[in-house]
Amino acid sequence: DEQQSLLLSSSSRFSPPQGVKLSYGTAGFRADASLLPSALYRVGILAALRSLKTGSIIGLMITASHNKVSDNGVKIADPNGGMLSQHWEPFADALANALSPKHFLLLINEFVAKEGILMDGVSQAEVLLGRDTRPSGDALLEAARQGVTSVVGAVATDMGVLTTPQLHWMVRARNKGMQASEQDYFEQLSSSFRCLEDLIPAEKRKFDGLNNKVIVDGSNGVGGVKLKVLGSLLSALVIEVRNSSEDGGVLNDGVGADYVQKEKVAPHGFGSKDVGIRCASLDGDADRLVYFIVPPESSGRIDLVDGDKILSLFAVFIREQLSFLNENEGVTNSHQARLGVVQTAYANGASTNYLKQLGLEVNFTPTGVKYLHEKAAEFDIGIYFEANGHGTVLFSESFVGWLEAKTKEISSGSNGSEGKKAALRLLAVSKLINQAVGDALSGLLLVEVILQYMGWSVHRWNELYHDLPSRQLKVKVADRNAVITANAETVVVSPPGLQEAINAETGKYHKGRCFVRPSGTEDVVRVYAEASTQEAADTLANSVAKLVD
Ligand code: NG1
Ligand code: ZN
Repeated sequence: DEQQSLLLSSSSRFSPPQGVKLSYGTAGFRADASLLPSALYRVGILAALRSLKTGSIIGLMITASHNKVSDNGVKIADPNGGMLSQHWEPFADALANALSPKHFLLLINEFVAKEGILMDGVSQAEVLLGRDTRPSGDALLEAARQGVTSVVGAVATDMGVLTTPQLHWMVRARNKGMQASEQDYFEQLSSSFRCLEDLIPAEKRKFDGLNNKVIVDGSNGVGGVKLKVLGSLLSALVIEVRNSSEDGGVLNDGVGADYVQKEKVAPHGFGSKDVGIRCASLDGDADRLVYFIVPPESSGRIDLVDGDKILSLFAVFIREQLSFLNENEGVTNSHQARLGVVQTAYANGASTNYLKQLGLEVNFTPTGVKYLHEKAAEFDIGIYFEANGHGTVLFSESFVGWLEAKTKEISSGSNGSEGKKAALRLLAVSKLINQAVGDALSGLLLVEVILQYMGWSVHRWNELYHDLPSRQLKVKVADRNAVITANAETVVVSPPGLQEAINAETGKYHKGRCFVRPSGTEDVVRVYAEASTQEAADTLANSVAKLVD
Protein backbone atom coordinates (compact mmCIF):
# COMPACT_ATOMS: atom_id res chain seq x y z
CA ASP A 1 0.00 0.00 0.00
CA GLU A 2 0.89 3.68 0.06
CA GLN A 3 2.66 3.50 3.42
CA GLN A 4 4.85 0.53 2.48
CA SER A 5 5.97 2.04 -0.80
CA LEU A 6 6.66 5.39 0.85
CA LEU A 7 8.93 3.71 3.40
CA LEU A 8 10.67 1.63 0.73
CA SER A 9 11.39 4.54 -1.55
CA SER A 10 12.56 6.88 1.21
CA SER A 11 14.76 4.23 2.85
CA SER A 12 16.60 3.65 -0.42
CA ARG A 13 18.06 7.15 -0.02
CA PHE A 14 19.71 6.25 3.33
CA SER A 15 21.81 3.13 3.52
CA PRO A 16 23.29 2.30 6.93
CA PRO A 17 27.10 2.34 7.20
CA GLN A 18 28.82 -1.06 7.01
CA GLY A 19 30.38 -2.59 10.10
CA VAL A 20 29.06 0.02 12.56
CA LYS A 21 26.78 -1.00 15.40
CA LEU A 22 24.89 1.86 17.05
CA SER A 23 23.42 1.68 20.53
CA TYR A 24 20.75 4.06 21.87
CA GLY A 25 22.38 4.01 25.32
CA THR A 26 21.98 6.63 28.03
CA ALA A 27 22.44 9.53 25.64
CA GLY A 28 20.73 8.43 22.40
CA PHE A 29 22.76 7.52 19.32
CA ARG A 30 26.17 9.18 19.10
CA ALA A 31 28.91 8.74 16.50
CA ASP A 32 31.02 10.58 13.98
CA ALA A 33 28.50 12.69 12.07
CA SER A 34 29.37 11.06 8.73
CA LEU A 35 28.01 7.74 10.04
CA LEU A 36 24.64 9.12 11.11
CA PRO A 37 22.32 10.10 8.19
CA SER A 38 20.66 6.68 8.03
CA ALA A 39 20.22 6.59 11.82
CA LEU A 40 18.65 10.07 11.74
CA TYR A 41 16.22 9.06 9.02
CA ARG A 42 15.23 5.98 11.01
CA VAL A 43 14.91 7.84 14.31
CA GLY A 44 12.65 10.25 12.40
CA ILE A 45 10.38 7.29 11.63
CA LEU A 46 10.58 6.10 15.22
CA ALA A 47 9.62 9.55 16.52
CA ALA A 48 6.62 9.67 14.18
CA LEU A 49 5.51 6.21 15.39
CA ARG A 50 5.94 7.32 18.99
CA SER A 51 3.74 10.32 18.26
CA LEU A 52 1.07 8.11 16.68
CA LYS A 53 1.24 5.70 19.62
CA THR A 54 0.96 8.38 22.32
CA GLY A 55 -1.34 10.75 20.44
CA SER A 56 1.06 13.51 21.52
CA ILE A 57 3.83 15.68 20.14
CA ILE A 58 7.32 14.14 20.24
CA GLY A 59 10.73 15.84 20.12
CA LEU A 60 13.85 14.90 18.18
CA MET A 61 17.07 16.64 19.22
CA ILE A 62 20.25 16.51 17.13
CA THR A 63 23.33 16.99 19.33
CA ALA A 64 26.38 15.22 20.71
CA SER A 65 26.49 17.43 23.80
CA HIS A 66 30.04 17.78 25.19
CA ASN A 67 31.62 15.47 22.58
CA LYS A 68 33.84 16.82 19.82
CA VAL A 69 32.47 18.95 17.02
CA SER A 70 32.86 16.26 14.34
CA ASP A 71 30.54 13.96 16.32
CA ASN A 72 26.81 14.28 16.35
CA GLY A 73 23.88 12.38 17.80
CA VAL A 74 20.13 12.14 18.25
CA LYS A 75 17.76 11.79 21.19
CA ILE A 76 13.98 11.52 21.43
CA ALA A 77 11.90 13.58 23.86
CA ASP A 78 8.74 11.84 25.08
CA PRO A 79 5.37 13.66 25.48
CA ASN A 80 6.14 14.91 29.02
CA GLY A 81 9.47 16.32 27.80
CA GLY A 82 11.51 13.52 29.39
CA MET A 83 13.63 10.82 27.79
CA LEU A 84 12.22 8.18 25.44
CA SER A 85 10.43 5.43 27.36
CA GLN A 86 13.00 2.72 28.08
CA HIS A 87 10.88 -0.05 26.63
CA TRP A 88 11.23 1.49 23.15
CA GLU A 89 15.03 1.52 23.30
CA PRO A 90 15.49 -2.07 21.98
CA PHE A 91 13.35 -1.13 18.95
CA ALA A 92 15.49 1.97 18.41
CA ASP A 93 18.63 -0.23 18.44
CA ALA A 94 17.17 -2.82 16.09
CA LEU A 95 15.84 -0.23 13.67
CA ALA A 96 19.09 1.74 13.48
CA ASN A 97 21.14 -1.41 12.86
CA ALA A 98 18.88 -3.20 10.33
CA LEU A 99 20.92 -3.71 7.17
CA SER A 100 18.58 -4.83 4.36
CA PRO A 101 15.51 -2.78 3.34
CA LYS A 102 13.48 -5.95 3.75
CA HIS A 103 14.56 -6.50 7.35
CA PHE A 104 14.01 -2.81 8.05
CA LEU A 105 10.41 -2.93 6.77
CA LEU A 106 9.73 -6.17 8.62
CA LEU A 107 10.93 -4.64 11.90
CA ILE A 108 8.60 -1.66 11.49
CA ASN A 109 5.60 -3.78 10.59
CA GLU A 110 6.16 -6.19 13.48
CA PHE A 111 6.63 -3.37 15.97
CA VAL A 112 3.61 -1.42 14.74
CA ALA A 113 1.48 -4.55 15.12
CA LYS A 114 2.86 -5.39 18.56
CA GLU A 115 2.31 -1.85 19.89
CA GLY A 116 -1.07 -1.54 18.23
CA ILE A 117 -0.06 1.64 16.41
CA LEU A 118 -2.65 2.90 13.95
CA MET A 119 -0.99 3.75 10.64
CA ASP A 120 -4.28 4.49 8.93
CA GLY A 121 -3.30 7.83 7.42
CA VAL A 122 -6.11 9.42 9.44
CA SER A 123 -4.27 9.60 12.76
CA GLN A 124 -2.06 12.67 13.03
CA ALA A 125 1.51 12.80 14.30
CA GLU A 126 3.85 15.72 14.90
CA VAL A 127 7.56 15.75 15.65
CA LEU A 128 9.45 18.89 16.75
CA LEU A 129 13.01 18.93 15.42
CA GLY A 130 15.88 20.81 17.06
CA ARG A 131 19.63 20.89 16.61
CA ASP A 132 22.69 22.43 18.21
CA THR A 133 25.32 24.52 16.39
CA ARG A 134 27.28 21.61 14.88
CA PRO A 135 27.92 22.11 11.12
CA SER A 136 26.57 18.61 10.40
CA GLY A 137 23.24 19.52 12.01
CA ASP A 138 21.55 20.86 8.88
CA ALA A 139 22.01 17.72 6.77
CA LEU A 140 21.09 15.46 9.67
CA LEU A 141 17.95 17.49 10.31
CA GLU A 142 16.95 16.97 6.69
CA ALA A 143 17.47 13.20 7.09
CA ALA A 144 15.28 13.21 10.21
CA ARG A 145 12.60 15.22 8.41
CA GLN A 146 12.49 12.68 5.59
CA GLY A 147 12.09 9.91 8.17
CA VAL A 148 9.19 11.65 9.91
CA THR A 149 7.36 12.45 6.67
CA SER A 150 7.68 8.92 5.33
CA VAL A 151 5.06 7.97 7.94
CA VAL A 152 1.67 8.85 6.44
CA GLY A 153 -0.06 11.57 8.49
CA ALA A 154 3.10 12.72 10.27
CA VAL A 155 4.48 16.25 10.07
CA ALA A 156 7.92 17.51 11.09
CA THR A 157 8.26 21.02 12.53
CA ASP A 158 11.74 22.53 12.42
CA MET A 159 12.27 24.54 15.60
CA GLY A 160 15.74 25.66 14.52
CA VAL A 161 18.96 25.86 16.49
CA LEU A 162 18.17 25.24 20.17
CA THR A 163 19.65 23.98 23.41
CA THR A 164 18.58 20.42 24.26
CA PRO A 165 16.53 21.58 27.28
CA GLN A 166 14.71 24.19 25.18
CA LEU A 167 13.41 21.50 22.82
CA HIS A 168 12.35 19.26 25.73
CA TRP A 169 10.61 22.26 27.33
CA MET A 170 8.71 23.00 24.09
CA VAL A 171 7.53 19.40 23.73
CA ARG A 172 6.26 19.39 27.30
CA ALA A 173 4.58 22.79 26.94
CA ARG A 174 2.90 21.91 23.63
CA ASN A 175 1.47 18.72 25.10
CA LYS A 176 0.09 20.67 28.05
CA GLY A 177 -1.65 23.01 25.63
CA MET A 178 0.56 25.92 26.65
CA GLN A 179 2.33 28.52 24.50
CA ALA A 180 5.55 26.85 23.45
CA SER A 181 7.66 29.09 21.22
CA GLU A 182 11.24 29.99 22.03
CA GLN A 183 9.97 33.44 23.01
CA ASP A 184 7.56 31.81 25.48
CA TYR A 185 10.48 29.88 26.99
CA PHE A 186 12.48 33.08 27.50
CA GLU A 187 9.46 34.89 28.90
CA GLN A 188 8.61 32.15 31.40
CA LEU A 189 12.20 31.98 32.68
CA SER A 190 12.72 35.73 32.90
CA SER A 191 9.36 36.49 34.50
CA SER A 192 9.70 33.80 37.16
CA PHE A 193 13.24 35.03 37.85
CA ARG A 194 11.90 38.58 38.35
CA CYS A 195 9.14 37.23 40.56
CA LEU A 196 11.73 35.54 42.80
CA GLU A 197 13.79 38.73 42.89
CA ASP A 198 10.78 40.75 43.98
CA LEU A 199 10.31 38.31 46.84
CA ILE A 200 13.79 38.92 48.28
CA PRO A 201 13.34 40.63 51.67
CA ALA A 202 14.53 44.25 51.60
CA GLU A 203 17.08 43.70 54.38
CA LYS A 204 18.78 41.04 52.27
CA ARG A 205 19.23 43.27 49.24
CA LYS A 206 22.86 44.19 49.58
CA PHE A 207 24.67 43.49 46.36
CA ASP A 208 27.60 45.51 45.22
CA GLY A 209 28.89 45.84 41.66
CA LEU A 210 30.51 42.41 41.77
CA ASN A 211 27.65 40.49 43.22
CA ASN A 212 25.18 41.03 40.41
CA LYS A 213 27.58 39.83 37.72
CA VAL A 214 28.33 36.33 36.48
CA ILE A 215 30.71 35.44 33.64
CA VAL A 216 29.65 32.41 31.61
CA ASP A 217 31.68 30.11 29.35
CA GLY A 218 29.33 28.98 26.55
CA SER A 219 31.58 26.10 25.37
CA ASN A 220 31.62 27.74 21.89
CA GLY A 221 28.11 26.37 21.45
CA VAL A 222 24.43 27.18 21.41
CA GLY A 223 24.08 27.97 25.13
CA GLY A 224 25.99 31.25 24.93
CA VAL A 225 23.78 32.58 22.14
CA LYS A 226 20.59 31.80 24.03
CA LEU A 227 21.94 33.10 27.32
CA LYS A 228 22.59 36.50 25.73
CA VAL A 229 18.93 36.72 24.73
CA LEU A 230 17.84 35.68 28.21
CA GLY A 231 20.26 38.12 29.84
CA SER A 232 18.83 41.01 27.80
CA LEU A 233 15.47 40.43 29.49
CA LEU A 234 16.91 40.79 33.01
CA SER A 235 17.87 44.10 34.53
CA ALA A 236 19.16 43.18 37.97
CA LEU A 237 21.62 40.55 36.78
CA VAL A 238 24.58 41.15 34.47
CA ILE A 239 25.52 38.06 32.44
CA GLU A 240 28.78 38.34 30.53
CA VAL A 241 29.02 35.56 27.95
CA ARG A 242 32.35 34.31 26.61
CA ASN A 243 32.99 31.45 24.18
CA SER A 244 29.67 31.76 22.39
CA SER A 245 29.26 29.93 19.07
CA GLU A 246 29.54 33.14 17.04
CA ASP A 247 32.92 33.93 18.61
CA GLY A 248 34.61 31.51 16.23
CA GLY A 249 36.17 29.01 18.67
CA VAL A 250 35.84 25.24 18.27
CA LEU A 251 32.90 23.64 20.10
CA ASN A 252 33.90 21.93 23.37
CA ASP A 253 37.61 22.37 22.62
CA GLY A 254 39.36 23.48 25.81
CA VAL A 255 36.04 24.97 26.97
CA GLY A 256 32.76 23.87 28.49
CA ALA A 257 31.37 22.24 31.62
CA ASP A 258 32.73 18.77 30.88
CA TYR A 259 36.27 20.08 30.39
CA VAL A 260 36.14 22.33 33.45
CA GLN A 261 34.70 19.63 35.70
CA LYS A 262 37.03 16.82 34.60
CA GLU A 263 40.27 18.81 34.25
CA LYS A 264 39.61 21.33 37.03
CA VAL A 265 41.24 24.09 34.97
CA ALA A 266 39.91 27.41 33.62
CA PRO A 267 38.37 27.24 30.14
CA HIS A 268 39.95 29.16 27.27
CA GLY A 269 39.33 32.91 27.63
CA PHE A 270 39.35 32.86 31.45
CA GLY A 271 42.34 33.63 33.63
CA SER A 272 44.00 35.99 36.08
CA LYS A 273 41.69 38.90 35.14
CA ASP A 274 38.80 36.90 36.59
CA VAL A 275 40.27 36.13 40.02
CA GLY A 276 37.57 35.84 42.64
CA ILE A 277 34.66 36.53 40.26
CA ARG A 278 31.67 34.19 39.96
CA CYS A 279 32.17 32.16 36.77
CA ALA A 280 30.06 29.39 35.23
CA SER A 281 30.42 26.97 32.37
CA LEU A 282 27.82 25.30 30.13
CA ASP A 283 28.32 22.21 27.98
CA GLY A 284 27.84 22.05 24.20
CA ASP A 285 24.04 21.70 24.29
CA ALA A 286 23.53 23.60 27.56
CA ASP A 287 22.06 20.83 29.68
CA ARG A 288 24.98 20.87 32.12
CA LEU A 289 26.10 23.69 34.40
CA VAL A 290 29.04 24.05 36.77
CA TYR A 291 30.42 27.12 38.52
CA PHE A 292 34.06 27.84 39.23
CA ILE A 293 36.33 30.38 40.89
CA VAL A 294 39.75 31.42 39.62
CA PRO A 295 41.87 31.62 42.77
CA PRO A 296 44.72 34.16 43.08
CA GLU A 297 47.94 32.95 41.41
CA SER A 298 46.16 29.86 40.17
CA SER A 299 48.25 29.08 37.05
CA GLY A 300 45.15 27.64 35.43
CA ARG A 301 43.77 25.62 38.35
CA ILE A 302 40.27 26.51 39.51
CA ASP A 303 38.07 25.88 42.50
CA LEU A 304 35.20 23.85 41.07
CA VAL A 305 31.64 24.40 42.31
CA ASP A 306 30.02 21.32 40.81
CA GLY A 307 26.58 19.79 40.39
CA ASP A 308 26.62 18.46 43.96
CA LYS A 309 27.06 21.97 45.29
CA ILE A 310 24.32 23.34 43.04
CA LEU A 311 22.06 20.62 44.41
CA SER A 312 23.04 21.57 47.97
CA LEU A 313 22.28 25.26 47.36
CA PHE A 314 18.85 24.40 45.93
CA ALA A 315 18.19 22.04 48.85
CA VAL A 316 19.06 24.67 51.48
CA PHE A 317 16.77 27.24 49.86
CA ILE A 318 13.82 24.93 49.28
CA ARG A 319 14.07 23.44 52.75
CA GLU A 320 13.95 26.97 54.21
CA GLN A 321 10.84 27.84 52.18
CA LEU A 322 9.13 24.62 53.29
CA SER A 323 9.89 25.43 56.91
CA PHE A 324 8.33 28.90 56.47
CA LEU A 325 5.25 27.17 55.13
CA ASN A 326 5.18 24.78 58.09
CA GLU A 327 5.57 27.53 60.66
CA ASN A 328 2.69 29.41 59.12
CA GLU A 329 -0.29 28.21 61.11
CA GLY A 330 -3.06 26.86 58.98
CA VAL A 331 -1.03 26.71 55.82
CA THR A 332 0.24 23.18 55.96
CA ASN A 333 -2.24 21.55 58.27
CA SER A 334 -3.49 19.66 55.28
CA HIS A 335 -0.20 18.86 53.66
CA GLN A 336 3.29 17.77 54.69
CA ALA A 337 5.41 18.21 51.56
CA ARG A 338 7.91 15.43 50.86
CA LEU A 339 11.31 16.74 49.76
CA GLY A 340 13.80 14.24 48.35
CA VAL A 341 17.23 14.55 46.80
CA VAL A 342 18.72 12.11 44.29
CA GLN A 343 22.40 11.53 43.55
CA THR A 344 24.62 8.90 41.94
CA ALA A 345 27.67 7.19 43.40
CA TYR A 346 29.80 9.89 41.70
CA ALA A 347 28.44 12.51 44.09
CA ASN A 348 31.20 13.68 46.38
CA GLY A 349 30.84 11.96 49.77
CA ALA A 350 31.10 15.33 51.51
CA SER A 351 27.96 16.52 49.69
CA THR A 352 26.01 13.44 50.75
CA ASN A 353 27.08 13.95 54.37
CA TYR A 354 26.08 17.59 54.22
CA LEU A 355 22.63 16.81 52.79
CA LYS A 356 22.03 14.12 55.40
CA GLN A 357 23.04 16.54 58.15
CA LEU A 358 20.36 18.89 56.88
CA GLY A 359 17.96 16.05 57.64
CA LEU A 360 17.18 15.36 54.01
CA GLU A 361 16.31 12.05 52.44
CA VAL A 362 19.16 11.19 50.04
CA ASN A 363 18.48 8.57 47.37
CA PHE A 364 20.92 6.91 44.98
CA THR A 365 20.30 5.63 41.46
CA PRO A 366 22.55 4.25 38.73
CA THR A 367 24.28 6.76 36.44
CA GLY A 368 22.07 8.23 33.72
CA VAL A 369 19.62 11.06 33.89
CA LYS A 370 16.61 8.88 33.17
CA TYR A 371 17.13 7.01 36.46
CA LEU A 372 17.65 10.12 38.55
CA HIS A 373 14.68 11.88 36.98
CA GLU A 374 12.36 8.93 37.55
CA LYS A 375 13.34 8.73 41.23
CA ALA A 376 13.00 12.50 41.79
CA ALA A 377 9.50 12.39 40.32
CA GLU A 378 8.36 10.31 43.33
CA PHE A 379 8.49 13.35 45.65
CA ASP A 380 6.45 16.53 46.04
CA ILE A 381 9.75 18.28 45.40
CA GLY A 382 12.57 16.12 44.06
CA ILE A 383 16.03 17.60 43.42
CA TYR A 384 18.49 15.61 41.36
CA PHE A 385 21.98 16.35 40.09
CA GLU A 386 24.91 14.49 38.68
CA ALA A 387 28.30 15.80 39.86
CA ASN A 388 28.95 16.81 36.23
CA GLY A 389 26.22 19.47 36.44
CA HIS A 390 23.15 17.84 34.89
CA GLY A 391 20.12 18.15 37.09
CA THR A 392 16.89 19.94 37.92
CA VAL A 393 14.12 20.26 40.51
CA LEU A 394 10.84 18.45 39.92
CA PHE A 395 7.52 19.53 41.46
CA SER A 396 4.63 17.09 41.57
CA GLU A 397 1.45 18.32 39.91
CA SER A 398 -0.51 17.82 43.11
CA PHE A 399 1.93 19.91 45.12
CA VAL A 400 1.88 22.72 42.53
CA GLY A 401 -1.91 22.64 42.66
CA TRP A 402 -1.80 22.78 46.43
CA LEU A 403 0.63 25.74 46.36
CA GLU A 404 -1.60 27.58 43.89
CA ALA A 405 -4.65 27.05 46.07
CA LYS A 406 -2.76 28.15 49.19
CA THR A 407 -1.47 31.39 47.66
CA LYS A 408 -5.03 32.32 46.76
CA GLU A 409 -6.45 31.27 50.12
CA ILE A 410 -3.86 33.22 52.10
CA SER A 411 -4.13 36.32 50.00
CA SER A 412 -7.64 36.94 51.28
CA GLY A 413 -6.44 36.65 54.88
CA SER A 414 -2.96 37.42 56.19
CA ASN A 415 -1.56 39.23 53.21
CA GLY A 416 2.21 39.32 52.82
CA SER A 417 2.88 36.71 55.51
CA GLU A 418 6.07 34.64 55.40
CA GLY A 419 4.01 31.56 54.60
CA LYS A 420 2.46 33.19 51.59
CA LYS A 421 5.79 34.48 50.34
CA ALA A 422 7.30 31.03 50.70
CA ALA A 423 4.45 29.53 48.67
CA LEU A 424 4.89 32.20 46.00
CA ARG A 425 8.64 31.56 45.88
CA LEU A 426 8.19 27.81 45.48
CA LEU A 427 5.64 28.37 42.72
CA ALA A 428 8.07 30.67 40.92
CA VAL A 429 10.86 28.08 41.27
CA SER A 430 8.57 25.47 39.67
CA LYS A 431 8.16 27.78 36.67
CA LEU A 432 11.79 28.88 36.48
CA ILE A 433 13.45 25.49 36.70
CA ASN A 434 12.93 23.24 33.67
CA GLN A 435 10.47 20.45 34.59
CA ALA A 436 11.42 18.36 31.55
CA VAL A 437 15.20 17.90 31.87
CA GLY A 438 18.28 19.48 33.42
CA ASP A 439 18.73 22.94 31.88
CA ALA A 440 21.89 25.01 32.37
CA LEU A 441 20.07 28.28 31.57
CA SER A 442 17.26 27.88 34.06
CA GLY A 443 19.69 26.35 36.58
CA LEU A 444 21.95 29.38 36.28
CA LEU A 445 19.08 31.80 36.93
CA LEU A 446 17.98 29.82 39.98
CA VAL A 447 21.51 29.76 41.41
CA GLU A 448 21.83 33.50 40.83
CA VAL A 449 18.57 34.45 42.49
CA ILE A 450 19.18 32.14 45.47
CA LEU A 451 22.63 33.67 46.01
CA GLN A 452 21.00 37.12 45.96
CA TYR A 453 18.32 35.94 48.38
CA MET A 454 20.90 34.46 50.76
CA GLY A 455 23.23 37.43 50.31
CA TRP A 456 25.98 34.90 49.60
CA SER A 457 29.10 35.30 47.48
CA VAL A 458 30.26 32.33 45.42
CA HIS A 459 32.93 31.80 48.10
CA ARG A 460 30.34 31.58 50.87
CA TRP A 461 28.38 29.09 48.76
CA ASN A 462 31.50 27.03 48.05
CA GLU A 463 32.15 26.84 51.81
CA LEU A 464 28.92 24.89 52.48
CA TYR A 465 31.19 21.87 52.72
CA HIS A 466 34.63 20.88 51.47
CA ASP A 467 34.86 18.26 48.73
CA LEU A 468 36.75 15.11 49.63
CA PRO A 469 39.70 14.61 47.27
CA SER A 470 38.70 12.23 44.49
CA ARG A 471 40.09 10.59 41.37
CA GLN A 472 38.37 9.14 38.32
CA LEU A 473 40.16 6.73 35.97
CA LYS A 474 39.21 4.84 32.82
CA VAL A 475 40.40 1.29 32.24
CA LYS A 476 40.29 -0.29 28.78
CA VAL A 477 39.32 -3.94 29.11
CA ALA A 478 38.45 -6.74 26.70
CA ASP A 479 34.76 -6.76 27.67
CA ARG A 480 33.50 -3.98 29.91
CA ASN A 481 30.13 -5.69 30.32
CA ALA A 482 31.84 -8.50 32.22
CA VAL A 483 31.63 -6.10 35.17
CA ILE A 484 28.13 -6.32 36.63
CA THR A 485 27.08 -4.08 39.50
CA ALA A 486 24.25 -3.72 42.02
CA ASN A 487 23.08 -1.20 44.67
CA ALA A 488 23.16 1.83 42.37
CA GLU A 489 26.47 0.64 40.91
CA THR A 490 28.30 0.72 44.24
CA VAL A 491 28.91 -3.05 44.48
CA VAL A 492 30.37 -5.45 41.92
CA VAL A 493 28.52 -8.77 41.80
CA SER A 494 30.54 -10.24 38.93
CA PRO A 495 33.33 -11.23 38.27
CA PRO A 496 33.41 -13.05 41.62
CA GLY A 497 36.00 -11.88 44.13
CA LEU A 498 36.46 -8.42 42.62
CA GLN A 499 34.31 -6.60 45.20
CA GLU A 500 36.14 -8.34 48.08
CA ALA A 501 39.45 -7.20 46.59
CA ILE A 502 38.14 -3.62 46.23
CA ASN A 503 36.93 -3.69 49.84
CA ALA A 504 40.31 -4.87 51.08
CA GLU A 505 42.06 -2.07 49.20
CA THR A 506 39.56 0.63 50.24
CA GLY A 507 39.80 -0.42 53.90
CA LYS A 508 43.42 0.75 53.97
CA TYR A 509 42.41 4.41 53.52
CA HIS A 510 40.99 6.95 55.93
CA LYS A 511 37.57 8.01 54.53
CA GLY A 512 38.24 5.66 51.60
CA ARG A 513 35.41 5.00 49.14
CA CYS A 514 35.77 3.35 45.77
CA PHE A 515 33.60 1.76 43.09
CA VAL A 516 33.92 0.52 39.52
CA ARG A 517 31.31 0.30 36.74
CA PRO A 518 31.17 -0.12 32.97
CA SER A 519 30.62 3.20 31.18
CA GLY A 520 27.38 3.53 29.25
CA THR A 521 28.88 5.91 26.68
CA GLU A 522 32.51 4.79 26.22
CA ASP A 523 34.17 1.42 25.86
CA VAL A 524 35.84 1.55 29.28
CA VAL A 525 35.36 0.57 32.91
CA ARG A 526 35.37 3.66 35.13
CA VAL A 527 37.07 3.70 38.53
CA TYR A 528 36.12 6.31 41.13
CA ALA A 529 37.98 6.75 44.41
CA GLU A 530 37.74 9.16 47.32
CA ALA A 531 39.98 9.51 50.36
CA SER A 532 41.08 12.11 52.88
CA THR A 533 44.03 13.33 50.77
CA GLN A 534 44.51 13.70 47.02
CA GLU A 535 47.53 11.41 47.12
CA ALA A 536 45.53 8.70 48.88
CA ALA A 537 42.61 9.04 46.40
CA ASP A 538 45.06 8.71 43.50
CA THR A 539 46.77 5.63 44.96
CA LEU A 540 43.46 3.96 45.79
CA ALA A 541 42.13 4.58 42.26
CA ASN A 542 45.32 3.27 40.68
CA SER A 543 45.46 0.09 42.71
CA VAL A 544 41.78 -0.67 42.08
CA ALA A 545 42.33 0.01 38.35
CA LYS A 546 44.94 -2.78 38.43
CA LEU A 547 42.39 -5.14 40.00
CA VAL A 548 39.97 -4.47 37.12
CA ASP A 549 42.56 -4.87 34.37
P1 NG1 B 1 28.97 6.99 31.50
O1 NG1 B 1 29.84 6.99 30.31
O2 NG1 B 1 27.96 5.86 31.56
O3 NG1 B 1 29.79 7.10 32.77
C1 NG1 B 1 28.53 9.63 31.23
C2 NG1 B 1 28.49 10.40 32.52
C3 NG1 B 1 27.05 10.42 33.03
C4 NG1 B 1 26.08 10.96 31.99
C5 NG1 B 1 26.30 10.22 30.66
C6 NG1 B 1 25.45 10.75 29.54
C7 NG1 B 1 30.16 10.42 34.33
C8 NG1 B 1 30.97 9.63 35.28
N1 NG1 B 1 29.33 9.75 33.53
O4 NG1 B 1 28.07 8.32 31.46
O5 NG1 B 1 27.00 11.16 34.21
O6 NG1 B 1 26.22 12.35 31.85
O7 NG1 B 1 27.68 10.24 30.27
O8 NG1 B 1 26.00 11.85 28.89
O9 NG1 B 1 30.25 11.66 34.30
ZN1 ZN C 1 24.86 18.04 27.26
